[in-house]
Amino acid sequence: MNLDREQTPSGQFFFTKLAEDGAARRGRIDMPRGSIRTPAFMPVGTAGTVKAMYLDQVRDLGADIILGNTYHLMLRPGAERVARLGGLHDFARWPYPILTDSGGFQVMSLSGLRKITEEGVTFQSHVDGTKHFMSPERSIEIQGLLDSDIQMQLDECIALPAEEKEIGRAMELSLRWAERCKAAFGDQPGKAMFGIIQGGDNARLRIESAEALAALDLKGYAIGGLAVGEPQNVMFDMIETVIPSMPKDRPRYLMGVGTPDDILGSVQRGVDMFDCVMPTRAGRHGLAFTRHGKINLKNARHAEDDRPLDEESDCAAARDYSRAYLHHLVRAGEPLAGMLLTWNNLAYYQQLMAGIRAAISEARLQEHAEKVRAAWAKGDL
Ligand code: PRF
Repeated sequence: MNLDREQTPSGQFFFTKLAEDGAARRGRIDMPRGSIRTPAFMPVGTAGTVKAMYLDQVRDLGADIILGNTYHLMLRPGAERVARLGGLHDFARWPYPILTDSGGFQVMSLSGLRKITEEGVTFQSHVDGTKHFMSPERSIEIQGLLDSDIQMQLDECIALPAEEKEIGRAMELSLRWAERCKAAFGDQPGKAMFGIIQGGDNARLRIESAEALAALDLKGYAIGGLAVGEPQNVMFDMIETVIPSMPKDRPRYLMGVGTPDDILGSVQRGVDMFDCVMPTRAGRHGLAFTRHGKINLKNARHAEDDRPLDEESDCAAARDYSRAYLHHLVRAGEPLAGMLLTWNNLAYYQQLMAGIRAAISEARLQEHAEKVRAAWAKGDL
């Protein structure tokens, strides 16, 4: 596989724009642990593992960076323990860049009883029910103990629909937490701390959040609080609303997104980085992503189909196993089902990003996006 990696070793975090096509950008982030080709998809490695994958495999598929979660790792095995064991890269055997989410979002979606105050968030562990407190400073401290390369500010993400007042309160709290995270992070030239724009589906609040964060002069900016229950057109509207207020020379990261169609539409609006559990989680639930659309391997119509998922793929999982065999593995609840389908899906996502990057370089993203979408419009194969 030609991975087209142009590594530029650098002691500093540095973002270079290499090509533009409309609002879309192709670029490269250089950092001490490696370079990240953008637009980039970051496989989710919540607990220091991309579920059902060897990290060597993840790397071979073209991932330049993976995501880890402060929330999960602080609860188990504990950030101090990971630090004593040499940091997350050494612990998990992934020597390349790691981005860690700050924990705020996971606290809201996973933990039991939780309480947000100006100081931080108190919550109950989903693992053993114990009580924990996380402030913006503690989130950055944990991300430092993990030795994360790109650290996210602690924020409050609320589900939509929500009242304007509530959206505004969470956005303003997130802004104050951004300042505290920036102070806690300090000056670390080879690493980065990203701010997170909040503001729900309210254009005025979104712009206010983006402008205030831009004034903090951070190394990168995320758009949070989207893909939380709103329709896709609202998400795209909010992206279009904030992009003009986001610094052009910094990477832009849309958190927790999304489907191939979401990614295409967001890249076309100027987003550079993505993460999502979709390819990995769907794989463990019997769903395969292919160039021709989605395939639900649970479906009985695949029981005697001896075609592979995609005979032209250079991923062995897509090319070398029949749909009938994959159907059998899924029905039998075999671990290999999740392994092969996750492998296939991450290969698909990395190929999607490689195709997008090539199309931007050649100024044909629009045409490329239409082709990819047309294949998807066919629905479940
Ligand atoms: N904030 C953080 N992590 C996130 C989100 C957010 O708003 C989202 C929203 N899609 C996913 N992950 N910190």
